[in-house]
Amino acid sequence: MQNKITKIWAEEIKDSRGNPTIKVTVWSEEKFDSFSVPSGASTGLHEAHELRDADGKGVNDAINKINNIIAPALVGQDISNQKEIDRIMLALDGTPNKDNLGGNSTIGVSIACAKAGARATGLEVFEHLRMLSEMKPSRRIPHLYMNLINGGKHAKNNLAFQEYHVVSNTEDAREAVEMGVKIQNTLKKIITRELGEDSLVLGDEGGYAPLVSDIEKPLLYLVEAIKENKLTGKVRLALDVASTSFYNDGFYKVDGKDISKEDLKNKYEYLIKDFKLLSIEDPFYEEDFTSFRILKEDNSPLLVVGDDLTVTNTLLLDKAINESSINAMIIKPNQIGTLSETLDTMRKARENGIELIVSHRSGETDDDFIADLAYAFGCFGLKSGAPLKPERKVKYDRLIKISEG
Ligand code: 2PG
Ligand code: MG
Repeated sequence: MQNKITKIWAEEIKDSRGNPTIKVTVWSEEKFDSFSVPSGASTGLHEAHELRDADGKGVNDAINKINNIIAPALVGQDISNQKEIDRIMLALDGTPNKDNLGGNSTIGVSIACAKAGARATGLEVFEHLRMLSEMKPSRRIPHLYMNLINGGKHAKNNLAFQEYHVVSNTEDAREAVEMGVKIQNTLKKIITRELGEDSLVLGDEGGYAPLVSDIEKPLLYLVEAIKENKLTGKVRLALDVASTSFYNDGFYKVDGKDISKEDLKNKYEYLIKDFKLLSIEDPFYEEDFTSFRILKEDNSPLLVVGDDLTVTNTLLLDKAINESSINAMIIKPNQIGTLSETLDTMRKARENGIELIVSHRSGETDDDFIADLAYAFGCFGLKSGAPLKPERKVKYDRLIKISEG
């Protein structure tokens, strides 16, 4: 028996930065569920278009499009036929980048349908996702990428690199989160001692945003905090440098100096060696596929991660595969705008030996869908910021719940 979509309703809520965003609720008879759409700050050039009102902030246009254009086209459709739901929205939009309806509108509806579809059939969301796609798992529980020090566009300091992660090396999600919390508490002491209380401000993703510009300092603080908790060997360090945000006209601005891509690569290699880095995300400008490849080839087994480079888009993934640029990629459903396209990209990456790290956005909501997405397909990583910030914590809590059965 088919469960049909009976109602779709979008409304405005605020994201973790206090900006307007969309919450979409989908019903199948009396069963319903919602998805609340996140929003990035260091967005990739080729991401799906995020539809905002003329003031650049509001989401009234997007909400009207959902309630008046998308909803009438989808009511009556089979809620479990995700491909058809997404196909209808893509046809209504008619552009490659969701310029008409907005990727924020389409992803809101797309994921709300998947969550409500799970409710309608009595499945957990991760079980429902496994009905929609199959892919080769990497691990039972994803490594947690916990961003404990923030710079770049997520902070008001002068730190060029955007995210300094501790990455748990355990198959126990609860233990992984506890490790992150302990390290963050110790970090508080270290930062207060080294830089004073003014440096205890938090960045957008809940990590500290200390007043430093030396890109190596945060790694030294993290190493000390890890040691103090006797967790050496149980966690690794990783970076999302988000380099497009400090790139201009052939040069990268790091610690007040403009440096070439060769000099930047030398800096990375020094850090990779000294801090045994597990991965570096977006090490070079988002269209420089060649420099990604060279870094990867020269530093095996380092994971070179595409985010702004690939924006969860199969065409850009094809290019990264052809040019051998990456061995891991970030998955953010709102970068591409529908769940079906997200799953296609994930499957293609796995078929080509590329690890998947499912990720939140810097502007988040209390939605926990990404935990199910990462768990459903045994992804390599789940990246959801610092473990104590509520909109980040819900994702880790959901992973603990589903992984402990
Ligand atoms: C990133 C993300 C999430 P934003 O660059 O990976 O950490 O940031 O959502 O601002 O693009
Ligand atoms: Mg990134």
